[in-house]
Amino acid sequence: MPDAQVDWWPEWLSAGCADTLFSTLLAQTPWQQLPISLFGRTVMQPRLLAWYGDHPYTYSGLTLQPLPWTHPLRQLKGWVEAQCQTSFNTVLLNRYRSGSDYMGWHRDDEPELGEQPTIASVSLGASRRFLFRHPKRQEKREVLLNHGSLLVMRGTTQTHWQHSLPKTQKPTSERINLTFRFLTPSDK
Ligand SMILES: O=C(O)CCC(=O)C(=O)O
Ligand SMILES: [Mn+2]
Repeated sequence: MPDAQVDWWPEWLSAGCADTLFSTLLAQTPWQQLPISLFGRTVMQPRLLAWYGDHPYTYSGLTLQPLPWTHPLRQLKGWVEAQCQTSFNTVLLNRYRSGSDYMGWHRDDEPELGEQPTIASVSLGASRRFLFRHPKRQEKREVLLNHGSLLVMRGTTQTHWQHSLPKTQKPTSERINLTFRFLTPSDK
């Protein structure tokens, strides 16, 4: 991909480890559905989420207080850090209950992430299409994020490319995605 640094490991976790993590996180996470304001209207987000780590997270005018690290999440963070040679202090969990849950086009560009953030994304459960688009070059890329895969975006990826997880009409079971991030709290 031009103007980007993206790495992908389709079989990053062993099948057994991915299965255990998926069922543990599905059952033990205090999932929340949060409102988001879109074009002046408040609607519920089309997915569930949970936020863990060392700092609150502000987006779309909402501040999420972090949950304390659990054993499985801390262990996974260690493996992701070893793979990426980067440290992370937070993880955002998204749960897509079916093919109707999705995430629209965006960049991971919250100010607390700083310039050129490294974002490490672990996928569990149903495979879903993950799309990239480069508005200036009018280019697109696509990757099927499967159970146990790791996708890492670094460097100028967020500056030049947007990404999304589109809806699908195909019957689709649950998926959990975890994005590990390093946040520097703003001193507001
Ligand atoms: O679910 C995914 O794979 C993408 C999640 C994402 O882009 C985000 O949390 O910012
Ligand atoms: Mn994102």
